Amino acid sequence: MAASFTVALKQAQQEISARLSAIIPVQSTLGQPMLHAVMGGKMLRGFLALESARLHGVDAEAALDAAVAIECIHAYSLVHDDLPCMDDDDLRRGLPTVHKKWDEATAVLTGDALQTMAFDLLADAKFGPNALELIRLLARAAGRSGMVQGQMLDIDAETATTPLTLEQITRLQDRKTGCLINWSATVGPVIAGDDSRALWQYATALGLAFQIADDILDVEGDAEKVGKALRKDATAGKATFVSLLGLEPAKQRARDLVDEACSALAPYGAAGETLKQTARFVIARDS
Ligand code: GRG
Repeated sequence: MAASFTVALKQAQQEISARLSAIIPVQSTLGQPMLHAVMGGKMLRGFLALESARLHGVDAEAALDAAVAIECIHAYSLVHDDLPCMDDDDLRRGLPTVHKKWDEATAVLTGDALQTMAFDLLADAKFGPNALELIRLLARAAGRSGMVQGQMLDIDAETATTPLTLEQITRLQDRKTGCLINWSATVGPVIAGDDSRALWQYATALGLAFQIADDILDVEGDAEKVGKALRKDATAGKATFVSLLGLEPAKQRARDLVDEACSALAPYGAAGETLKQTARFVIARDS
């Protein structure tokens, strides 16, 4: 992994974590589970938001709060996804899930609080004239036409009589994980009022590569590093990119998507190098 990327990611994680610690009071009842939920991940979506903002000259404070907002939405989705009524997971990032460390009611409320805090952060004058558009796009990416829809499609697939086709699984994953990645990577042009097409194209390929890599990790990954029992999908006969394509073709598809993502960055020239390294990291990660 290129050293400059590793350094930049680490710095972004520190900045996002410091801002989260500053705005979530640890003494409050919900503060501790909220911080537990939002800290300790790779913060890839936040990093994408910061890079996208940098490429479009967005003010640093606005960039950081956009990064924090998307990490809050992501963390909320994981807390709810881990609940017994959904995936019923005991571990997340190698630590007890919120409903295990506290209880189910706390986990539901922690997710709710993280989600609403994200929108609160974005409803600020520092985002300028395009704040409303940024908020609308996040509501769509996270809600019934985005991530929540993807989660519903996933739940429906569990009771379907036939496994999903490649087209169906691609659509499901585009909603479930792709939409937040697209929002993150287009934050810069949306806030600046610039053309977001190149970054949208980058993020669409990246999101799919991310999910294929996730399916590969389920099969080949080290459960300790993945931070939870390897997901049931890999063993429960549920369709995944690996089960539909085969392991080697899935790896090739992920590599092709990374090339596609990198090509989309052509308009940014050398300034797009960190995002290219991010795309390579997404398929090389071990957790
Ligand atoms: C409950 C509304 C609702 C939505 C849940 C995103 C999601 C929808 C569920 C997550 C389930 C899951 C593990 C999907 C695989 C892809 C994914 C989002 C992995 C976790 O993202 P990373 O690898 O995690 O970026 P870290 O821990 O680094 O933040």
